[in-house]
Amino acid sequence: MTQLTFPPGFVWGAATAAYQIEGAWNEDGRGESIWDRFTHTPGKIADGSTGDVACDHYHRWQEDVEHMAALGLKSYRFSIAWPRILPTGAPPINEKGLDFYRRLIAALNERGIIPNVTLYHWDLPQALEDRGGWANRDTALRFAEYAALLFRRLGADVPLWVTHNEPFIQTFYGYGTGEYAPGRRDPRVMLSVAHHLLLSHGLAVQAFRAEFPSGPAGEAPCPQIGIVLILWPHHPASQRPWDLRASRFADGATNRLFLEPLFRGRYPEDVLRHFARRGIRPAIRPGDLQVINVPIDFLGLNTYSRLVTRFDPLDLIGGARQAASSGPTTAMGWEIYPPCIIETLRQARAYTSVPLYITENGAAFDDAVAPDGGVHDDARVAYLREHIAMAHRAIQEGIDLRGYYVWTLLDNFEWSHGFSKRFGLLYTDYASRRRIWKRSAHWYREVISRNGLEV
Ligand code: IFM
Repeated sequence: MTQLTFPPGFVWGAATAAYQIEGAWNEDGRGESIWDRFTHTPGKIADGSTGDVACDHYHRWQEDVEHMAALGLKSYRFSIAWPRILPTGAPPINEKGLDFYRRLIAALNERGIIPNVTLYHWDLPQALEDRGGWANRDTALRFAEYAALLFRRLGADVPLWVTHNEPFIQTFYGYGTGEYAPGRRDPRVMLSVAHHLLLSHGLAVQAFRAEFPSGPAGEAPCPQIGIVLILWPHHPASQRPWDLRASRFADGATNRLFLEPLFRGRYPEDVLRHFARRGIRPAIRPGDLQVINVPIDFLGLNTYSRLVTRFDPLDLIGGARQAASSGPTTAMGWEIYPPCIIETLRQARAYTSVPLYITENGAAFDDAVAPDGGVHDDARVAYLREHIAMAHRAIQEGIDLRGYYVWTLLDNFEWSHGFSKRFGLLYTDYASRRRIWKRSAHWYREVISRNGLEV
């Protein structure tokens, strides 16, 4: 057995998102979001469920904070529901919604748990979708207004702010394939959606700097702001030129489409060309790319697996198809591939020298409560151990990795899969909403308390 020790101050965390856990979808003045509309439409969610109650975190947040403290979390990453703050996407403010997050942030700070707050984890106010959603440039301006308001009202109590979670997923699944809310199947708007999400990020960072001008040179600014991308390492299914090309395109559409404008101030030419041939063009205005390319303080990376791509002449948009995995998979069907951590970090490092965080990593398995009352999720423990070991290797390689967040704190609403996929450290009994610590939660508590693990 070898002991892997992490640098002092390494941030051990767990992550969630508002719609996946909060419930209380129409309480205390919260407006309707695109996920409310989507889940209330029959046939959209595999098990027919909704996030109306979810984990009931809105009412049980104090209990959940106690679980975080018992785990020894150094940080908790969660998102704010835009329609709780601005029910129609624009002022007036719903003070009750703001109070909910103010209380949560205060409770975390009292326990020494760093709040890491995401402004947008896909729950757009439905009123804005009715005016075109992210395909409409105006939504980016509304987002900047919403962000500025939160920086003003909650900003100083939150050390880590994130503008967007995984703009790729919102773009492709929300507006391209329609598998996620708002459920639009309109590939023609996809690149404009991506562009408006990125533009809104840049505008929000500008608003943040106006609220919190940087400290003296050399001093880390506090609070800090960044963005979270999901990055997949891409591997071709073979060395044949068409598979290599398809894999390069898949990397372009998922990873480089976001990394390049954020850190190099331009879109990847090959991806733009590919889409332009199919009549798909982003609506870019002069000056937009400078706004998107604004400096940030850190980059968050979500990584779960890799994608192995094969050329597919029948796929008219991408010309690419994911090859079936040969190795073991999680309950999502995702290959268990621990090097995803280090490959993702290396790709990010090629673009930027800002500190990096793994803001999500974890696995769904078919967990069940055993007759002894425990949840013995040894497969998740093995998954986490192997992936965290890769994070350690990345640090040894010189990558400036500051923290690691497990997805997710507790089993929750897994989007189009409903409640059928369990990713949590805590098991959620959906009948009673009781939380039960899985074996992985006990194991993770040990990792945190030792600031490392044995492999
Ligand atoms: O549940 C999601 C989360 O909302 C965003 N990243 C991936 C997770 C697992 O699918």
